[in-house]
Amino acid sequence: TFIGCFTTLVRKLRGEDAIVVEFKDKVIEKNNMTLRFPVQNYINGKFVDSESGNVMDTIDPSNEEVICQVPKSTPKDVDYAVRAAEEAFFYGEWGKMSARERGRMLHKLADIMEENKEELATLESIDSGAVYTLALKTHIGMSIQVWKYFAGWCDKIQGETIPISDARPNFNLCFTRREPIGVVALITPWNYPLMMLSWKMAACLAAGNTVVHKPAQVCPLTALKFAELAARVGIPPGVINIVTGTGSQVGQAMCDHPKVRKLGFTGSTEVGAQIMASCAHSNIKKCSLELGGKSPLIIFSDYDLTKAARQACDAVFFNKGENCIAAGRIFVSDKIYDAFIKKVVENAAKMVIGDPLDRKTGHGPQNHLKHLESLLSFVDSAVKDGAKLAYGGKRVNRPGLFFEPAVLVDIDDANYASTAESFGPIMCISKFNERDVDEIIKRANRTEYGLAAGVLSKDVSRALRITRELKAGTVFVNNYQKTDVAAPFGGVKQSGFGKDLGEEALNEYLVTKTVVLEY
Ligand code: TAP
Repeated sequence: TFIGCFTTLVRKLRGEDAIVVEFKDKVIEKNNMTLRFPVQNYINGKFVDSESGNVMDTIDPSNEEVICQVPKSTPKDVDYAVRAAEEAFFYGEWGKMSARERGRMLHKLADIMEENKEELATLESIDSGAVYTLALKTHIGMSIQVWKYFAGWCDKIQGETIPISDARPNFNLCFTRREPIGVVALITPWNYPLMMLSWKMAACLAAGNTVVHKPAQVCPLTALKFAELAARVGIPPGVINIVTGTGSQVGQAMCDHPKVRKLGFTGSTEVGAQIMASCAHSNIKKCSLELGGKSPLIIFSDYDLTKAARQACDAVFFNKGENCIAAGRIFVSDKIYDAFIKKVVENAAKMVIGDPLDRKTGHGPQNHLKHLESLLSFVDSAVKDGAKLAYGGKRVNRPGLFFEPAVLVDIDDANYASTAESFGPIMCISKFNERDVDEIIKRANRTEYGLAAGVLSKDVSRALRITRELKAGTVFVNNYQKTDVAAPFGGVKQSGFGKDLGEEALNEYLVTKTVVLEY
């Protein structure tokens, strides 16, 4: 691998004028392909270094080696980006473009992502530790779908006519327009880097806004590659700006900036609370917060045991447990408790841990060192509180940030593991008496989070009754984590507010203007 200097890419895209995109690049040979991506911020249609010249390392968690360096940006860089986004919103081509043309641009963006999906998935895999096949299908696959989905919405965003009282003898015509808000800042976490960007940015741009985005400092690479693709399809300058750096510097400056009118955030509840306060104090900017979770999954004895064990493992270990809707607490009927534990332990033991680019691997390295350390300490705290470790829970003795999936059992409601979010592959199992449905509803709701929940039972009436009572943004019945780009997604309680995905996500990025005309 080597860091090249200024590389010029000249592409003739589908017969359109050649678009020249220049950037300082990093080139790597990996996964039987050449990866080439920018290592600079993307501001006002140009790849640029931070004004400070400072950089930070990004690490490959499978071997803890430095992949490359990206800008460690400053509040000044954020200010350049916000000003570019504001110029593009008020005076640029983007605001003048018809909604249909905007949709066409977003479709082109989805198409170029599709053409580059293997490179994007490889990049995601080496930067975040996601298993390549999963990165291809979910991290990148769902990102492409979400761009296609929202591209289709662009020319379907419309207001209403409303029958208000007339001003007799004259008449009134009252109608609403649904307009973009302006400059939107987006801050995302490291678990699904490109997908978290896409969930928010696709709806934001479909609504006609311009955007400044900060990816997580530990996984910035697919956001920068995405910026290159956006430039290559001719998204006008200033519409998409990507600024890499830390939350405390770059993220905070975005929250505080007086010209940012909306902030979309996905991350922890703790940082979400800070962000909400900053949005209020700076300029009452609108915000939406997709925060942490401790989602209960309730398993009844009438459900097929093998299927239940498999689904529970998927619900907890998917993407190494670095999944906001991971089932944080598994409630298992006392009638099947021991048999269920035996099966999940067998399943966990069969998981192939290793190089995420190896097609045989099912479980890659955890995202970064601090996170791996927090998982080890989570297991310790749970055991100190009386939980039993039935399987795993240790760092794997090999280079890289590998952690054995863990199964903790006999977790009572006072245990640390019954309320804290691990955000990792740690299954926390508790027993319940299935003859007392009210009690299990109460226990499942005994958390400050409310992102998702699940019920596995053949008795659909009982499952639906529980579904009504569970305080969660999404409830899965007889499946777990079937998210879809068309279905709204978001939490309640301290899991935040606002929706990603589906038509509802557009509301986060639109304002309604009421027009009253007397005639
Ligand atoms: P956080 O530590 O909250 O970080 C999220 C983002 O916020 C990062 O880009 C971070 O920057 C930035 N940030 C940190 N401090 C900031 C500040 N003062 N002002 C503005 N931005 C700031 O979360 P994480 O560790 O990346 O992600 C894990 C959490 O995200 C978990 O709780 C998980 O449940 C949640 N999550 C929720 C969802 C949904 S949809 N509800 C989806 C995925 C993840 P740095 O890069 O410098 O840290």
